[in-house]
Amino acid sequence: QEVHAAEFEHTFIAIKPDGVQRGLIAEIISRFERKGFKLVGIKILTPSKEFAQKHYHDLTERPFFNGLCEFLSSGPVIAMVWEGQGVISYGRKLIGATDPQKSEPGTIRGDLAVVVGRNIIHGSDGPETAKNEINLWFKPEELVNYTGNSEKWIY
Ligand code: 3AN
Repeated sequence: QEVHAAEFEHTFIAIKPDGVQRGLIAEIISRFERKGFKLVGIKILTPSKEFAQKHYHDLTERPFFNGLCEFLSSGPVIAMVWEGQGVISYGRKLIGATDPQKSEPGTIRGDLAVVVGRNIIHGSDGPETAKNEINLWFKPEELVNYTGNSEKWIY
C-alpha cells in the first residue's frame, strides 16, 4: 500500500485530436499551469483503436463507444500527468461538464468547445480511474519527480 501526501495526488489529462488540431495545446496546458498544478508527464502519440477501447473500457455499452474510440485514435493526442493537491476533482472543474452546451463559461469546454462528441479534453473522474489511466498511458520512468523553489507556490 503506497502512502502519498495530499500534494502528490496525480491525475491523467489528455488533449484529444480535436484540441490538438485546433491549436489548443498551449491554451489548455496554461490553464492547469497557471492554477498552480505541476506537469510531471507529457507525450504526444496517436493511440491505436485497441488502445482507445482500453482507455474507454467503462463505456463499452454506450451507443457512442465505437465512434468515440475511432475519434480518439484518429490523430495525435497529448497525454499528460498533472500533480497537486485536489488535482483530480479540481482538474474536472477546470475542464467543465461533459457536454460543452452545459459547461460553464470560464471552463475549458465552456470556452472552447461546442458538441459532446468533440469536447477536446479528457480528465480522470476519480482516484481509481486516475491510477488506472496513468498506468495505461505511462511507464513509471516517464514521470518526473522534481522539487525547487516552485514548491513554495505549488500546493
Ligand atoms: P467525461 O469525459 O466528462 O468524463 P464521460 O466519461 O461520461 O465524460 O464520457 C467520455 C467521453 O465520451 C466524453 N468526453 C465524450 O467525448 C464522449 N461522450 C459522452 N457522452 C456522449 C454522447 N452522448 N455522445 C457522444 N459522445 C459522448
